[in-house]
Amino acid sequence: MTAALDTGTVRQLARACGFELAGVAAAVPSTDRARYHEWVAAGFAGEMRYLTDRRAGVRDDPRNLLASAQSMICVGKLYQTPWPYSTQWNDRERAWISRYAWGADYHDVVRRGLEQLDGVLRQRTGPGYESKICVDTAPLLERSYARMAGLGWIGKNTCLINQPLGSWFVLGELLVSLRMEPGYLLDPPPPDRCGTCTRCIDACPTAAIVPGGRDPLGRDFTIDSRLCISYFTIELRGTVPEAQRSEIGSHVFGCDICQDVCPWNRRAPVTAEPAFAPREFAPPLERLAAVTEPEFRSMFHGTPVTRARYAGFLRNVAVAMGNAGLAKFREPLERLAASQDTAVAEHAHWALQRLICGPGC
Ligand code: B12
Ligand code: SF4
Ligand code: SF4
Repeated sequence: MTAALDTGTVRQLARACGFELAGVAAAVPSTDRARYHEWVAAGFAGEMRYLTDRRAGVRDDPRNLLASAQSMICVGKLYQTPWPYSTQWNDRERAWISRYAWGADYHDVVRRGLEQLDGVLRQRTGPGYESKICVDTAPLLERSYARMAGLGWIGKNTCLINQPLGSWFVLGELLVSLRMEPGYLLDPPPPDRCGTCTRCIDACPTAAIVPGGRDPLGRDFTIDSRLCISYFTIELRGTVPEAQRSEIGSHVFGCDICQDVCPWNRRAPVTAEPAFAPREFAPPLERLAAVTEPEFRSMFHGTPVTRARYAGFLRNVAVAMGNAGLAKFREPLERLAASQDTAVAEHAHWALQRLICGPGC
């Protein structure tokens, strides 16, 4: 037998474990699951096989992850720091790494907080308590459940946005065998507050925010990953399509533009989590182009950047150098063009070509 817990208490406990946002959703299939399968069927997942293989079906029901799950505690952790937005930044000599990847890897930080919360709940509820921690990588429709748990609405940029806190937060979940009153039984999920705004759609350099197709009035949007800079620079292995390379600008890992321009982030609060403080803000491209593989590993150890892998990162640095068009990048690009890795070499050749004949070629 397990003792009952209410959502308000869980929210307080989650706050004590470092989560600014918390709520409870029922651990049942999400009504959004059809959208997910349509998104995959439309090819929007690109080459991210973890979204399209057998794990696509696992997403249909959280009980595929924990058979005894009755509730899902959804948490959000702020990572915003007091540094400029990419849209306020214009230094062609430096690399833009997206905001969430400046400090410690959020997977580790959120997991630690959820382990703490899990421990407290276990103590309070006694035998029979079962749980599972999920942070990003589990086949779970995180934004759908977080919306149902009352954490925010899904904006046209597809990010979950909270009215006072903006969208600079990451999500995590604790699936539990406890029965609790879900957030949306107490309050309905927050209403959509995008209104007629289209700033994110207008600002996206690669037009990756496309109509979702579900809403007859065309208010519904989704991301075509095959056009998204975040996908190119983090997830895609091998070749970045030439047609999009010039739009990538100085991004070497991820992209923040559709959140930078969002009015709900204008007064977004800064995180109290020291682990998210930047190790180095906008490192010089020239230095990044010269890092060896062991240096790359130690420079970005414990941050999300390692996900790009060494070759992918150098490929991204080459593209950013080509977009900068600075003559001083010729020598480092010539070194990258001699790389054993064919993708790094090819992107460096492309970049060298741009130094010679300008961005239009
Ligand atoms: C694959 C993935 C990506 C892909 C695809 C992005 C995408 N929009 O799907 C790429 C690599 C491009 C990506 C980029 C980024 N990602 Co990402 N990503 C994921 C991942 C692993 C799966 C997302 C997914 O299932 N996509 C498929 C689509 C169909 O799902 P969806 O957009 O979430 O939509 C579902 C619901 O939200 C709902 N829905 C969508 N729109 C609407 C509208 C209405 C009106 C309603 C009712 C419902 C609804 O239906 C959909 C089906 O369930 C999640 C973690 C997870 N396990 O969920 C993180 C996640 C979404 N990413 C995250 C982050 C931080 C980012 C980046 C900001 C990183 C960066 N700086 O580069 C960018 C943001 C780009 C963007 N605008 O989305 C966070 C988002 C936090 C937040 N506040 O929203 C997540 C939740 C990771 C985490 N644990 O914190 N990501
Ligand atoms: S992350 Fe960048 S490329 Fe992707 S949708 Fe947002 S603005 Fe467009
Ligand atoms: S920029 Fe505007 S349309 Fe886009 S998510 Fe923010 S409020 Fe919504």
